[in-house]
Amino acid sequence: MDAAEKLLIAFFVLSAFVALVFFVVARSTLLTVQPQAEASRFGYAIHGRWFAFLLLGLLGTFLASLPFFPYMRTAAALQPALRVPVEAWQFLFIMPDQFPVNQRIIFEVKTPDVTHGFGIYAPDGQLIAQTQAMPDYVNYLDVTFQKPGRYFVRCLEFCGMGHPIMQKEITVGEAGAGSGLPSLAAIGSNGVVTHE
Ligand SMILES: [Cu+2]
Repeated sequence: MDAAEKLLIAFFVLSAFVALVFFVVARSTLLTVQPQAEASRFGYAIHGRWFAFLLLGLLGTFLASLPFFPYMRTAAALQPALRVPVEAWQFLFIMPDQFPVNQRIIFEVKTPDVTHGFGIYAPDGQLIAQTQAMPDYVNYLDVTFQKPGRYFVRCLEFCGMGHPIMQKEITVGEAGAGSGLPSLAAIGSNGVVTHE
């Protein structure tokens, strides 16, 4: 069964259900009319219980779903970060070209001339993160490279004649001695990797 057939069946089931609800409501109007006092007494009797039921139900659902909220993951992601300054110029990026894998990196993106884009493309060509480089402003981009390989940084904002060639190749690999990649131990207490 393809997606269109599944959709059609879902539509028919839902339509049948809606029609049934209409039918039940229409039938209920055929009952003998109750006096107002009796109807209100019955209504007030269920309305307190209905409130308690909803309150407990919502509270229970909230507590049960709490572990699935992303807050815990966000807290776990707040590991120490490398802070890496990036300067976007017409028409190049001044920044280191080697980065460690599985390491939280905060790019501090700025520009001395015009607005540029700062987009990071994974080896498979997917855009994984992006922000703008804006004059008189620093944009922070929090990135953790998940796999090693050749990445590209590209400008995503038309910034002049050289815009189409404005890109930089960066390498993501394992950090550590001899790899040429900065490691947390190697970058000092201020957490800043500066380019040469
Ligand atoms: Cu550009």
